Amino acid sequence: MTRIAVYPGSFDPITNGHLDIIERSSRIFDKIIVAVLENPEKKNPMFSVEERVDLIKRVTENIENVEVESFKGLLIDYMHKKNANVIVKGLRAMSDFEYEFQMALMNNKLDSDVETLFMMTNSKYSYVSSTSVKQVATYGGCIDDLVPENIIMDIKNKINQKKL
Ligand code: COD
Repeated sequence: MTRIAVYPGSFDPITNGHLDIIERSSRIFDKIIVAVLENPEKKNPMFSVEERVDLIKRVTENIENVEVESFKGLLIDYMHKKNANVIVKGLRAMSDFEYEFQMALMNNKLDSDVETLFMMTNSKYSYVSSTSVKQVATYGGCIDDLVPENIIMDIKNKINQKKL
C-alpha cells in the first residue's frame, strides 16, 4: 500500500519550521502532498495562493517524494480526492495544541479512517511562524535563519511592492 500523507497549511510564506516538517515526514511516507489552503477567511495575505505554491515548489525541489498543490473547502474532501489517509501537522507549543486537537477530532469524526500525525517542532524553529517572519521582515529585521535562503528576496520584494 502506498502511504500518502497531506501536510496542509496557509504557508504565507513557508518558513524553515514548515520545511523541517516536510523533510522529516518525507522520510516516513511514500508521498507527501503539501496542500495550501485557499482560505477566504484569511484577509490580506502577503502572497497569493499561486505564489505560495511556487515558493514551496522551489524550496522542496530536491525532495523527490513531495508534491505541492492548493485546495479549497474541507480538508477531508481533499484527502479523499488524493487517496490519502494521514494528515501531518506540526506542533510548536501548547497554544498550537488546543486548536490542532479540535481539528484532528473533527476530521476524525468526518472520516474515522483518517489519522492526524503530530510532529514536534525542531527546537531551532519552535518560535518561528509565518506571521512573525512577516513582521520582522516588514520592519527591516533579519530573517536569514527563519526562511529558506532562496525565498528571502521574494519576501523583501513583496514588502517593497506593498510600500509603494
Ligand atoms: N515548527 C513546526 N510546525 C510548524 C511551525 C514550526 N515553526 N510553524 C507552523 N507549523 C505547523 C502548524 O502547526 C501547522 O500544522 C502547519 O505547520 C501549517 O502552518 P500554517 O500557519 O501555515 O497554517 P494554518 O495553521 O493557518 O493552517 C490551517 C489549516 C489550513 C491546516 C486548517 O485551517 C485546515 O485544515 N482547514 C481546512 C478546513 C477544514 O477542513 N475544516 C474542518 C476541520 S475543523
